[in-house]
Amino acid sequence: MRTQVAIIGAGPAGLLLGQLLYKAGIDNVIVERQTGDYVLGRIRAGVLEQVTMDLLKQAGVDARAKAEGLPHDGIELLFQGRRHRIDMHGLTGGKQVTVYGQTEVTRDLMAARAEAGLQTIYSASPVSLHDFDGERPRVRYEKDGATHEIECDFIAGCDGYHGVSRASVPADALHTYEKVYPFGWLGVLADVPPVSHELIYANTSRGFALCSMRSETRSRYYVQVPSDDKVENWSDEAFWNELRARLDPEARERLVTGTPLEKSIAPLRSFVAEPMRFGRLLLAGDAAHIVPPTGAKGLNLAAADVGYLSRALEIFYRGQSASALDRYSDLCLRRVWKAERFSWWFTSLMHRFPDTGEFGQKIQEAELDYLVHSHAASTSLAENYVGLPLEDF
Ligand code: FAS
Ligand code: PHB
Repeated sequence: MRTQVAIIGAGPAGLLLGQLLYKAGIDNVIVERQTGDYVLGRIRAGVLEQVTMDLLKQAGVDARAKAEGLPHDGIELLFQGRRHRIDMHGLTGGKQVTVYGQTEVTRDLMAARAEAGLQTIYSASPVSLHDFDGERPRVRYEKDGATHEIECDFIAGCDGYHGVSRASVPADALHTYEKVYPFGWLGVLADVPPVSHELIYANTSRGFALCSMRSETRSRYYVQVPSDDKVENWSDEAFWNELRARLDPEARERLVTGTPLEKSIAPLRSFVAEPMRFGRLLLAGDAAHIVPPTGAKGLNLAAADVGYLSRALEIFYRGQSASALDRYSDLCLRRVWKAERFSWWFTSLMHRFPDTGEFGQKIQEAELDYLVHSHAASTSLAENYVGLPLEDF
């Protein structure tokens, strides 16, 4: 088989890239290790930046996100038992975020890809990458007991943190940066109405909690747990009691509990691999970087990466130049590191660490008190949360 761009991974990065390339007339094939249902079954992100919404529109798949997504103008910070609203819309000259689950983004992208008759090879494993340091890279995969090979011009490594793409790069060609946090997020998805119409980020002496949602009838809640905790240790009742203990009286009163549709623990880490390009292999999304979900940046960074990558490939194939491809990694990493900083800062501010102690808790509360009463500090939070703009090549 031959294609122009072989994409590894059918998560949001791979699927969005495939759709953007299709719209630009660039042939592509996606090779995915899991089944489509397995990919859809992963419950992850929930907040889309305007940059991501604009890319979904460019890909022709923003209709449902616009119709069913919830535009949000602010978030609330809960500390010392009181909630304080950050007016993101007012502080950023009218910007907002859209609450729309990653599962739905993936579903919309899968449907558009199928409608366009584009090839996605699911249940392909193992997948291997070859000759991407030359002009004729190849992807090889096993499926139904047979070995298949794809000849291509470029390989897009969109296969996430545990994927094969970054692992295929010679170790001495890669520099990685990592910070592992001593806690995780125990998350619950349930068909119960949200406690508030906006997200509530809570800093409490018991630990962090987040009240989010997927719609007006489906809520997404998280509580910070130790990194070695196990989801089996948490009955539904234990989760709801712990969440309740981390809320303010009004939210506690409004909390509606129910049987979770999903319950899982996500580890938290910050990770960046540099550079994001190796000859004809280009990394995008979680394959190249991971952020703690506190700042709701993971999915949005993946979208921005493939926005840059599809533009660079379009410039290349129009015979204009390879300069945009040469700039791809630097352009992505400038935005990635700003999101890494914001996500690390917000995580450090909102969570209890083993060494936080009483003094550390008072310092966090003082920073939060300054944050919610300082126009400059609130503006900084707001402009990072709604998402920084993309740069031109
Ligand atoms: P993904 O990991 O989503 O997709 C990679 C795809 O590649 C997968 O389908 C995988 O099966 C496939 N793959 C892997 N290895 C392969 C191989 N060898 N061959 C072929 N295919 C292969 N972000 C937020 O903004 N907010 C959140 O609340 C949030 N929660 C998260 C919870 C968890 C448990 C995790 C892991 C991440 C969370 N994230 C969150 C981040 C998440 O949303 C990612 O940023 C987003 O999925 C990135 O998309 P991709 O880069 O496409 O990677
Ligand atoms: C979610 O709804 O899953 C979500 C929202 C905001 C975050 C992280 C996760 O910062």
